[in-house]
Order: sequence, then C-alpha cells, then structure tokens
Amino acid sequence: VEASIPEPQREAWKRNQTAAFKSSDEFEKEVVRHVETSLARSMFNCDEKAAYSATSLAFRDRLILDWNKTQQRQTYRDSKRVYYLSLEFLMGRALDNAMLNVGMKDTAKAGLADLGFRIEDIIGQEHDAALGNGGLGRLAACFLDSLASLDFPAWGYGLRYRYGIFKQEIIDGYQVEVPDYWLDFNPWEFPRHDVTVDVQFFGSVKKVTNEEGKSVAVWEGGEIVVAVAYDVPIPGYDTPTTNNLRLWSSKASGGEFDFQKFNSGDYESSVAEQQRAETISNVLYPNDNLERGKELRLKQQYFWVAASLYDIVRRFKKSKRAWREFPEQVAIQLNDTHPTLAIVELQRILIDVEGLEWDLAWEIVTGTSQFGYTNHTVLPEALEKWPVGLVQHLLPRHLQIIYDINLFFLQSVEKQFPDDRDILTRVSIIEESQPKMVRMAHLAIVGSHKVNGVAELHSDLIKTTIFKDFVEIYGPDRFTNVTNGITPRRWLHQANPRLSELIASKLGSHEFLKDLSQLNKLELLVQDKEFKKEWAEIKFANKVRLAKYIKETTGVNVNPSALFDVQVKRIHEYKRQQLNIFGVIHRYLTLKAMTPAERKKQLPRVSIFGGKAAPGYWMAKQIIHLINAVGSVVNNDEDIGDLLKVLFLEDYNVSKAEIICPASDISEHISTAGTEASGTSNMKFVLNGGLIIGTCDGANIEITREVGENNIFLFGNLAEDVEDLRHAHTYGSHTIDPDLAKVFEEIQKGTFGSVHDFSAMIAAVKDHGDYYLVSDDFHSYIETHKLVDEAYRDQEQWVVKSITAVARMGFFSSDRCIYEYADGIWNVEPLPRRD
Ligand code: CBF
Repeated sequence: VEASIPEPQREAWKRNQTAAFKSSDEFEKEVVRHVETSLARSMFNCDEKAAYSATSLAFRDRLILDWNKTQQRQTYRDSKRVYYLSLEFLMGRALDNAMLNVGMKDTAKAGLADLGFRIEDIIGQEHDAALGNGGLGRLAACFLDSLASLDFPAWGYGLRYRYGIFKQEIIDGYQVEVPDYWLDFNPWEFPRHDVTVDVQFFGSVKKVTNEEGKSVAVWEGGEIVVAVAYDVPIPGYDTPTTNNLRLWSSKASGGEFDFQKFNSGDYESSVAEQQRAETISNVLYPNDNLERGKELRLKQQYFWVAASLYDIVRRFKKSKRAWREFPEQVAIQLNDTHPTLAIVELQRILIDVEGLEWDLAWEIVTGTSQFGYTNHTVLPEALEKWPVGLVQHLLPRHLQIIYDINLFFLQSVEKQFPDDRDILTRVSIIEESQPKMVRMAHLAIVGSHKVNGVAELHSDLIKTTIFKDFVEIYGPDRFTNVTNGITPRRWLHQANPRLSELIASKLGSHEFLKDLSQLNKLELLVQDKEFKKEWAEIKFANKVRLAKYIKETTGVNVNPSALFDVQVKRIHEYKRQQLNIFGVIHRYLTLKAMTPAERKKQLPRVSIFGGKAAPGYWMAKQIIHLINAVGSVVNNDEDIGDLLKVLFLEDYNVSKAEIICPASDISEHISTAGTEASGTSNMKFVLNGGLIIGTCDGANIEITREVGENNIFLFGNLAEDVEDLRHAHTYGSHTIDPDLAKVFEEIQKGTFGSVHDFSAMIAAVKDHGDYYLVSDDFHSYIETHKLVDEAYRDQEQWVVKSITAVARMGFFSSDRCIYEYADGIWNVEPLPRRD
C-alpha cells in the first residue's frame, strides 16, 4: 500500500499503460526490440536460439501483463485460493503452450516468417522444463493448466531445481546419466529478489515463560537458509486468467561469501556456506515411486514447505481476517506425502508464532477444506518414512509437534477402540521400528480433511489395504476418489494440431478443448467415409513424423505403414517393460520359425520403448539394456526386415511425448494389476486416436468403462487374484509359461549378447517368486497381441474403433478433475476475469 502511486499521478500511469501486442506487426516489433535490447544482438547475428529467446520474452511480457491483472483482481476480491504443493512440476516446453493458450500462434507464425524464421524451428529450440520424474509431476502441470483455464484463483508452489531430471544417453545399449542444466537461459521465470523467506534448520528448542505467564517453545540456533521466489506465469486457455507457479531457490543467508575468510586466504571455506545453502534446491531426486530417506531430501521438503507456508500466511494476514477464517480463505493440496510437513509447520506457526492455543490451532489446521492429501501409490517402497533421529536433528521443534499430534490422535483412537491395542501400533504416526520412523502418510491423513486416490481401483485399494484402519477411525467419508486427467490443450491441440483442427471443423468450434465431453458428437461421424479417411491420413502423417525422428536419432528406418506399438514411461519392474520385451522376443522367434512364404503374410510391427530408469535402479537399467540388445539383433536380421523393428528412444521427456503419442497405433499399459495407481499416458494415447493394450489396473479400468470393451485390449490377472498368485509362487511350485521358457532359453543361449547381464531378470521370474506375475500373464499377453494384429488388419474397423474411443474420452480431461477437487475437496469457486 505504501508504494501505491498517489491519485493525481495515476492519470499518467493510465496513459502510459503497457499494451499487449495484438497483431503480427506489433509482435514483430517486440521480437526485434528484445533481440536488440534484451539480447544485445541485431539482424546480423540473430540465430534460431536468439529468435526463440526474443519470441519467448515477447510472450512472457504479454503473460506478465495478464498475470498482474489476475493477481490484482484475486487480491481485490479476496476470495478463497487453492495452493497446490508439489515437489515436482513437469512442465515441458512453455512457448508453444503460451502461444496457443493466448490464441496468438498464427500471429506469431506470420511474424516469425516475416522475420525469416519457421515457427517449428523456433519452438524446437526450447529446453524442456523437466522438474519432475513422471506421472506425478506431469499431473501437477496438467492441473495448473486446468486451474488457469477454468479461472480458479490458484497458485502452485514448488522448488526451482538447478538440475531437473537427468538427461539420458544410451551408450552401447546402457543408460548413462548426464546432468540437465536447464537454467542458462530461462525466459519463463520471473525472479523476485524482494520476495524471500528465512528458513531455519537444526538448533534446539527451549521452553520459556512469556509476558502472559504462558510456557512457550522457542526454537533457536541452527542455521538459516534463504528462500528466493521465482515466479512462472501460467496462462489459461482462452481466458485472460494467468496464475502463478512460485518456485523457491535456496541461497546462503550471509550474502555471497564470507569476506573475512576470503581476506585471510581461506578461499575454500569462504564460499562453503553459500555452496551448502545452494545445494538444497540444486537437484531433483530422480526416483519415481521410490523413497530413499536422504537427509538432503528432507531438507528440500522442509525448505519448500516453510517458504510456501510463510508466503501463504503472509498473504492471508494482509486481509486482516481472524485466524478462524483461514480455512475459508486457503485450501492446500498436498501432492503426495512430500509436503506433509506443511501440516506441522502450520500448527507451529499458529502456536509458537501467533500464540494460539493448541486446540484452536489444530482445529484450524484440520478445518474443513484446509488440507487435502492425494495418495499416488500403494507400493510399499514408495511410502515415505523418516527416521525420528533425523527429524529430531534437522527439525527439533517439528518432531515435538509431531509427537503431540500423535499423542492426541492415539488417545482419541484408544477411546474409540478401547479393546483393540493393536490398532494403536498400526495407525501410530511413529513406527516403533529400529530406528523409529515417522510415517508421513499417517501424518498426512491425520492432518487432512480429505484423502483421495487417483483412480477408482486405486482409491478402493487404499481404503481396503494400506489405510484400512483409518477408514474405521474417520469413517469412509474422509476418503474419496478423483480419477486423474490430462489437459486436452497440450495433449491434443498442441501435440496433434491436425487432429485438433479436424475435430474443430466437425464440431463447429474449438469449444471442445474446454469442454471435452463435446467429443462425443464425433460418434455420429464414424460412418462418414471422408472423415474416416482424413482421420487415418492424420495418424499416418504423425507416424511419418515419428519415423523421421527415429531415423534422425537412431539411424533405423521404420516403415510408417507398420503397426506402431509404443511403451513410453518410467522404467520400472511393476510397469513390466520386461514383459513387453519378452513378448517381442517371442514374436521374433515365431517369425524366425516361419517359412519366407508364411512371413510374407505377417503384419509388420515397430516396437518402440522409451523412459528413464532411476540411476540407482539396477534391474531397470538391465531392462533398458535388454531392449537395446534385442533391437541390435532384430533390426539387423535380414530374414525379418520390416516385419519387426525394436527401438529404444533416448531421453524420453514431455516434448518427445508430444511427437510419440499422436503416432501410436497401440500403446502398452501393462502393469501388474493393482500396482499402477492410475497412469495418465494411457489417456494421452487414446485421446490421440491410438488404442491400448492393458491390464485391469489404474485408470485402464475407467477407460474401458468409457470407451467400451470392444475398443481396448485387456489381458491378464485381476488385482484381487494377485496376492494368492504371489503366495502360490512362494509356497507352491511355480511353473513358467512354456513360451516364456523358450524366450529365456534364447536369452541364455547368448542370442542377445551378455548372458550374465540378463540372468537376474530371468531369475526374478523363475527363481525369486515372480513378484510381478510376468509368467502368469505371459500367455494372455501374447494371445491378446494376436488379437491386436488381427484387428489392425481390418483398417476400416480399426479407424472406427479409434474414432469411437476418442469420442468417449471426454471424462479424462484434467478440467473434470479440477471441478471435482474444487467441489468435493477445496470448496473454491472460479473467479473469471471479464476484461
Ligand atoms: O497420479 C499421477 C501418477 O503418479 C504416479 O506416477 C506416482 O508417482 N506415484 C503413479 O505411479 C501413476 O500411476 C499416477 O498416474
């Protein structure tokens, strides 16, 4: 308020308001201005990188204008805001998305052409913002797009990692990790050096008596690290609403370096503090569905949570409302358990800083529509636990509060179940193990008013397995389901512009991009010959585009008329890329056993794999190695020719997904039933006219419900049978499927090179209990692939299936998810801007 311009001078401001460019001429002017001033270049040294930079700066300026107005309006209206706390935001590229969302892509295209550039080349210059591992981070990015597109007052909070997910190189068939330094030029962020928060670590807690005679806890000593805000504008589609993603970067509190140490010649330690502080936001942990319990990771979590909560509370306090109104003004969504400390931190702020009584504070913290917790996995290795000793050391005051929360919680459980001692051990936030551990999921449930899973099966599973006791305690209403979704703006309009335009031409407008249920009108056209022809042509063109990319990056020629079979996602045993590659080997052996005449009748296939393995996940890396080893044999086998090609595409990321998804005929979502919480790439592939082969797992089940059983290829055992099968493997005899046994024999013969490297993968199935049921599902997998081949031969029918499936995908828009969260969890309303 103090910095506000006095009334008499405001006229001058209004006269000189910055205007957003509206035409390609104005856009060109902006680009040239940025080339000449921001980049200090000219038309004599403007390469594509510089043109990209200037174009992005022009768009960023435009977004910032809308961002400012959105923030002013949201502050003025003082309505409830949603804060989405996620340790990962897998945003991908921003330029194309910004151009499409503000409806200026054609303008930019014309302007760039005038200045001597092709828009595709400029878009291609951008480095992906890869601040995430996989599904969880990409979901957060889709949600930001939907929140802005639907005009919800919402902020994302995350960490500004200096290194995002590593870049994957494949060298001699093995994954090699290379750091992803993406910040050398990032026009999309807006540093806010004036928005900082001091975050405390370590130290000790003492009890003192305050002026009112009350005993209060004082957390003192330790070290302070400063959090600096970097804001990333998030433009909504077809709306001026531009939300904010605030990413925190860490820096030392004592300035750049210690001058005293520097002057006395102790150069190394003069920068040590700065380096130690900066490590916090240095690197994204590259594990997907795996928690490793590293101290730095816990430091990252608290650093981010403390800075975000401070910011949220600071904003709330400006409104001068009473604390009781906090849950009416603020909804905080915890994306997985990573931000669970936010619950403890808010309680700490309320009792230690604001001086509220414990009970009132806890009422506010657990207030309706305050904290919501989304669970994304039931895999035991992914459920977060922290050693009590580590929490005590790093966050001594927080551990005390966690113990108090647990005490009151257990007391109430004891009252509710006086005859059941065991339940206390099972639900306690503290696991009485050696060492003792803090169970973050339990803390998240106790502190949240709603807990949701991300697909129906998954939400049922959490209620009947890992969180069963909590359903008894809190009743079923605390648990809910919000099936995941994807943004159709990026995953259809941006990734597959021709398909998007074809659909728009048939539906009469682009409105379906904001109301995806409108796709259902396409079903009326499934018999329209011309439409089907265009549909098939677009798929073919997308396959040609991918074939070209494959040739450029791997040197392998693939036939775009072949059936493209794709599995791209993180490499994980539960996702079963090993099942896929064993299936590919089986196909290869079958082809090899045929006469040339028989072979001629077979359908050509291209098996495409992509995805990163966590650097410490040895088995996942062996799977990548086997895929590459099979590729080098099969792709060079003259008997096979075009009939089978096997490719591993290096460094799978969001921008590559945008080329791959529109080009698939069939994609693989083949996790062991009950292990994949939802999956979201399944939705991306179907929305782009590809069919899927999948298990009855995660969102595949709802996709089947929507698209119909005839338009999906399901196989394999059901989740309800998994436990019995595993038990039988361990305690009974486990006979390997005979076709799979032949595949193993071939690998063990050395057909694909190093027998030693692949032996553990085979032993996992044959000798170590086949935890992921590879052998149990193999037969049905192979048989279902035969059905895929058969169905693909009838191109006419295949296209009908493809159109029908797309027409029925409306449910999977992330807009639907946001409405469900807003209504059932956050209790917030949209706040449209009318200018
Ligand atoms: O909910 C989003 C995705 O999250 C995961 O990637 C995760 O990190 N736990 C799950 O594995 C996916 O099933 C899920 O779609």
